[in-house]
Amino acid sequence: MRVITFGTYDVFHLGHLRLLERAAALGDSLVVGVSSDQLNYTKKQRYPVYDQASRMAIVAALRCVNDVFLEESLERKREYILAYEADILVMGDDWAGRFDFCSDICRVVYLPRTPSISTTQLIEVIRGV
Ligand code: C2G
Repeated sequence: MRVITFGTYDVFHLGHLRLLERAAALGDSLVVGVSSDQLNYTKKQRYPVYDQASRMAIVAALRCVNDVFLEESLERKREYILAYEADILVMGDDWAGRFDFCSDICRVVYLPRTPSISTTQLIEVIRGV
């Protein structure tokens, strides 16, 4: 079974790692779509702290990850799932229900987020807020 998941993974933290480890455990291999800098700007009106090449390099180096690619549009989920022949789409439950439209081509699973950690919160701590 091949698992696919998507995310920005900016200022990589334990919540990201736990999500990827749990996603990988659902199948035999894990492919990760790392959101592009431009996609993030469109979504959040700011660029990530780490650029896409750095974020992809970090995620690609993880033991639980087999392959990474650049996710350039949220709307292309189906295309990516088919291209990578994924059997299971995994997302954190902050996205619950949002990708159910893919459930005709793969299983869609939403995993609980790790509590009390987020990139936004880390940026605030670093800023000294
Ligand atoms: N995550 C988690 N626990 C946290 C923080 C994040 O389980 N405390 C999970 C998210 O639910 C997501 C993954 O880690 O599944 C990556 O999180 P983000 O980098 O915040 O991803 P996001 O910006 O939501 O991008 O196509 C979808 C988007 O690209 C997802």
